[in-house]
Amino acid sequence: MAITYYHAEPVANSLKSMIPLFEKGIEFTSRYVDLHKFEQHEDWFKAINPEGQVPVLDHDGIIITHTTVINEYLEDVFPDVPLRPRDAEGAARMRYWNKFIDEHVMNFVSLHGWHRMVTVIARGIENGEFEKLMARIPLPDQRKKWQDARSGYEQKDLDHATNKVQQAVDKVNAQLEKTEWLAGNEYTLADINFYSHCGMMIERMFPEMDVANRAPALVAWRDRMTARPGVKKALEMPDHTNPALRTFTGHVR
Ligand SMILES: N[C@@H](CCC(=O)N[C@@H](CS)C(=O)NCC(=O)O)C(=O)O
Repeated sequence: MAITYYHAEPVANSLKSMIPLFEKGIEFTSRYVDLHKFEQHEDWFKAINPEGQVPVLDHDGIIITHTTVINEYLEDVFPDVPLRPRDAEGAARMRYWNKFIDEHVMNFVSLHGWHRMVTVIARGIENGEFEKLMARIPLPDQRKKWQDARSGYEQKDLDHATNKVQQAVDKVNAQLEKTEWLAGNEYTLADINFYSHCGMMIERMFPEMDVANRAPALVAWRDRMTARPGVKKALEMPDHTNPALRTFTGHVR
C-alpha cells in the first residue's frame, strides 16, 4: 500500500486532509507542490488532477481530490482511528457542519487570504507572463480569482466575506457552548475542517472581530485542537511562504 499526498503549506485545504493522515497514523509520502511557482498548473500536476488544485491523495494509483471527499475516503479505508461518528445521527451532524464550512466559510476566509497575499504576488508578475500563466489555469473560477487579485478585489465583496466569517464565528461559538466538539461529544472531521479554514487563523486575520471576547468557547476549542499531537505534526510541515507575506495570512509560523 502506498499513499502520496500532494499538498502546499499546512493551512486551509492542504492542512485539512493532512491532519487526518497524522491523526490516523497513516504512512504517506509528502509531495510539496509550490503554489508560489504555479506548480499546480504545470502539465505533470494536471495529469494527476486536471483541476490544477491541491491537495490530492494518491492511494495505490486511486486519485482522490477535494478535501471533504478525501477525508471521508480516508475514513472509509482507515477506520481504526475514527474521525467520523459510527452512528448515523452523529455522522449526519458531522456532515451538516462540513457542508456549512465548505459552502459558507471556506471561500470567504480564502478571499481575505488572497486579498492580502495573492494580490501582491499577482501584481508582481510582468504583463505577458501573467496572461501565459492564466492560460494554464483549468478552472474558470480560479482564473477569475487570479485576475481579480491582480486588479484588486471590490470592497463590497471583502465586506460581505467579513460578514460571512463573523456569522460563522458566532454560529460555531454557540455550538461549542453546548458541546465539546462541533458535531457533539466526539472530535470529528468537522472540527478539522473549521480549524483548517478559520479557527486556526481567525484572531490573526480578523483582530477587529475581538474573537477572544466575542467567542470564548471557540478560542478554548481552538486551543484544544492546536494541542492535539496529530494537529501539531501537520502544522510542522514545511512552509515556504515569503515571511513578509505570511504575517497577513493564517500561517502559524
Ligand atoms: N474544493 C477543493 C478546493 C481546493 C483549493 O482551493 N486548493 C487551493 C489551495 S488551498 C489551490 O490549489 N489553490 C491554487 C490555485 O487554485 O491555483 C478542496 O476541498 O480540496
